Amino acid sequence: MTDYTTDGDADVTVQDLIDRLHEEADLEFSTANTPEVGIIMGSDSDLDTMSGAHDALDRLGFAEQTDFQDPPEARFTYETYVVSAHRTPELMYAYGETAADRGLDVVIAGAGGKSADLPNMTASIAYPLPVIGVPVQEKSVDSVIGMPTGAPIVAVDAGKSFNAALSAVQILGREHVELRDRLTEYHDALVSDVARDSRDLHDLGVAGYRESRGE
Ligand code: RP5
Repeated sequence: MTDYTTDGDADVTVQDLIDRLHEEADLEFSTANTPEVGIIMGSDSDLDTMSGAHDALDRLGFAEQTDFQDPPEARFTYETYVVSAHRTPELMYAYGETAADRGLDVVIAGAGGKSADLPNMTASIAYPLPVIGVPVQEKSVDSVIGMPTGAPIVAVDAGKSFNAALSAVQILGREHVELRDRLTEYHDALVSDVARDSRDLHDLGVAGYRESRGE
C-alpha cells in the first residue's frame, strides 16, 4: 500500500489532541495557572514568522507553558500549537471552542497562503474571545481580515506577529496593571533607543555611526 504520510512516524492523533483540549477545559484550573495567550499557526512552516510573537511575549516577561497541568512560575504564560484550518478542521474547532474554558484570554492565530482561514474561522468559533490574526504572507492579508459585518477579527499586517503579541498584552493589560507597566517600560525603552540613535548618527557622522555599530 502506498504510504502518503510525509514521515509516517506520528505517535499522536488529532483526536488525541482534541481529547486533551476538552479534558483541560473540564479541569477548571484557576486562570493564574493557565496560559493567557494561545498562539496557533496553520503549519510548522509558519513558526519563523510567528516567532515574533514569542519574542515579544518573552520580552514582556511571559513564560512558555508546555504542560497545562504543570505551569511555570511566571504569572503570565503562553502556549503554542499547530492547528490547520484545512487539514485538521476538527482540531481548529476544538481549540476555538475550548479556548475560554482553558483559561485563555486572547488567541493569536497565523496562517499563510491565499486561503488563510485559521485566524478568521477561529475568531468565529472562539467568539467573544478576541482573536488577533497574523497573515503569514502578503497574499494572506485579504483572507485574514476579510470578515463579514458582525464577525470581528483584529489583525496585523503581514508577518507582524511581534505587534500581534503587543496587542494581545494591551488587551490583557486592561485587567492587569503589571502588564500595563511592562508595556510602558517597553515603549519607553523604544523611545530612548531612537533618541540615542538620532544623537549618535548626528554626532558621530554616518561613517562613524556605522563603525560604532560594527558594520
Ligand atoms: C497554510 O499553508 C499554513 O499556514 C502555511 O502558511 C501554508 C503552507 O503550509 P505547509 O504546506 O508549509 O505545511 O495553511
